[in-house]
Amino acid sequence: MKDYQQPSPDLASETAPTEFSVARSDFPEGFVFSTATSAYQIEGHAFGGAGETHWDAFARQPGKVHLQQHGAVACDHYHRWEEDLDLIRDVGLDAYRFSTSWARVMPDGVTLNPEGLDFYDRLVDGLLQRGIKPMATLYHWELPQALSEKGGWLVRKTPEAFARFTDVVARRIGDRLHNVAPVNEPWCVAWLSHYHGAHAPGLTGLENGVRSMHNVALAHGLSVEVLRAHGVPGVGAACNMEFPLPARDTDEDRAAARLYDGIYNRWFVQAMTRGTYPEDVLEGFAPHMPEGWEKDLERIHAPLDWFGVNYYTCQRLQAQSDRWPYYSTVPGPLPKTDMGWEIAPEGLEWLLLRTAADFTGDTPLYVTESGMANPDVPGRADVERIAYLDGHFRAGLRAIERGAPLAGYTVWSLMDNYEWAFGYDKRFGMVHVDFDSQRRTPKASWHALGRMLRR
Ligand code: IFM
Repeated sequence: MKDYQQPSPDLASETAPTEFSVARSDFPEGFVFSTATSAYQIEGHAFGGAGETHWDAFARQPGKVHLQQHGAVACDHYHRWEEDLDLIRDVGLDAYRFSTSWARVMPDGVTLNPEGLDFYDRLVDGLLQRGIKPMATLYHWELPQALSEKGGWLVRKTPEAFARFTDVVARRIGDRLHNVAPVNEPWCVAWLSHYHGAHAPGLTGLENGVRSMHNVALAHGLSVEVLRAHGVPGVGAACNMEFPLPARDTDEDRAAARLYDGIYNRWFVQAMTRGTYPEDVLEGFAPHMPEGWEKDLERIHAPLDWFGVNYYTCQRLQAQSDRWPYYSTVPGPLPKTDMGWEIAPEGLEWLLLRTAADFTGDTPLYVTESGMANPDVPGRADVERIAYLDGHFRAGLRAIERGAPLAGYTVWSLMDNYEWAFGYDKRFGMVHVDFDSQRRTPKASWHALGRMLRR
């Protein structure tokens, strides 16, 4: 990792306030504050003619998802979206980052469900009527099960089908979007789901991991072409990144952290911005790359109007030599969220600076996700979340002071929702959801955010 010395994360000085220490006025003029959700996590896929997704199939397999929970009802946002948008307007946020479900718009991945498209049309108009900028993500993980059964992200037909889905969505709502990203967190779509097997479809192994890492990158490229052809404004990307730290002060662990950084952080951004894949990662990936992959890089590499970083935590890497990739992750000493993720805001500052310096240059950066899971109950202030966000807002401000072109910050998430393999057990929301009554109760962090935005 060049030029930036890794600061050692130290939260000893962090306190647990009930107010943010920063104010909107500390950020540059026009800075966009937003919150995010995704379709399958909140809408309720039993409604409106949505098709089965690979998450429905994955959740049915015993042992894959907490209590085999799924997104059939989720937060019932399909019926309660107006109430949810009112919350966003009333707290004073500038924008809302939502996603369009492929399985809602095209239940089998191919055939149009007009009712599904109508839903997003209403949602976008509803945002604009409330003065909220619509920030769309086209794919946030609800692959139609019919496409999964035909090979999903392991086959080239899926990125091609994704381009057709992009076309349908762009024609209908593309004229009213503030900005758009094709794929949320490509690393999760590919590596987490096809190498680690932790997310749908639950595949494992290097060959599956590598093929999906290329096909998901290609999906981004093909989708960007379609968005550009329709003149959709603000075309970008939202990649998840982790702060890679050597577990011990050794050359071997530094190499382990570097390789982890390559697979997790650099693979997609380098392909998108330079049209190459990182050499250190290709060393291990090359034998498994799909035929003709080199030619696809021209299409994956296309100018972007903005680049988004989703950031939650650091990761500590230790060298292990029995198989490639030569690393394993080890637990660290910092305070952790309910996900067991270490809280390391310095990593956000480092990643924003490194992304700009090495890949994106002057292109505006957004934090497209940032937040924490906490076992919140109504009536108890979620001071941990206020402290977490405050530390990360301050990390964003430091990155701006050091030259990063950070233009906006999105908090994950608007409300408690379906946390994938963790079901409804992990609460990321600034608004509490009672999943029996569907009652929404804003938490202390939500109120504090509103006060911060007014200062
Ligand atoms: O809930 C997820 C989201 O879907 C993608 N980014 C990370 C969040 C927290 O795990």
